[in-house]
Amino acid sequence: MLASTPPLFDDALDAPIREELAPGAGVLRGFALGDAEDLLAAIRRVAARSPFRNVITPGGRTMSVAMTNCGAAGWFSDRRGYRYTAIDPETGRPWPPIPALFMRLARGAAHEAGFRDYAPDVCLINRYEVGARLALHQDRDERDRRAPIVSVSLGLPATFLFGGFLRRDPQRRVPLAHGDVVVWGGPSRMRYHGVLPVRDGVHATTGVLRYNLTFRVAR
Ligand code: MD3
Ligand code: FE
Repeated sequence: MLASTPPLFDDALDAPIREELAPGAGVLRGFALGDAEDLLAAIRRVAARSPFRNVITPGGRTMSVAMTNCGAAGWFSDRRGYRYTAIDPETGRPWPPIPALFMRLARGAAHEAGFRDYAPDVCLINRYEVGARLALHQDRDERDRRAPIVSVSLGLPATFLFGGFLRRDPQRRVPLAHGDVVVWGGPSRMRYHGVLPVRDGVHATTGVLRYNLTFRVAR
């Protein structure tokens, strides 16, 4: 009698971790799960030096997402405009360095998605309370728009809007959960995107918060 054929792969263990959204854009489900607790501890250390703040847009609105940065530069906004600064305008001191774990994770994810030698110089840390959202926008403040952006989701889940190259283009809704990492590169780099208001909930490790780390080559 023939032995039963062993399964070619075990769904839970060997399922493809890379989900292609569009050319150059891929989700690595759960890629940061093993590092989540250490990432959150590192976020706390960064925020102890450069606290989270709700910046003002050039139009005069206070953003619902609170932000801080680490790296050689940080993203900042006030009435004068959006820009990267070497000094945290709130503290008058340089942004804290990117923690080694952040760097390993970002490089590992970029490599997994096919981008070699990824060397981000900026990590923007977004913190969402329930109801916080990010309106549809393009990331266009970076000098090098060929380098991918790596984003890491922690805590409460969110629905990411993934649009096209024009603001009015239709958007796909991509659910992003704790530990998911997305690499946005190649032709997808300049797509419009946003985050729907975070829904009410409690996460085991972050409580009522969602964090997103966004790595970029800015300068
Ligand atoms: C898709 N943050 O800070 S980064 C941002 O969840 C931002 O906080 C999102 O968008 C967040 O600017 C997620 C994901 C991202 C970044 C750049 C992209 C997605 C992108 C560029 C093109 C397409
Ligand atoms: Fe963005």
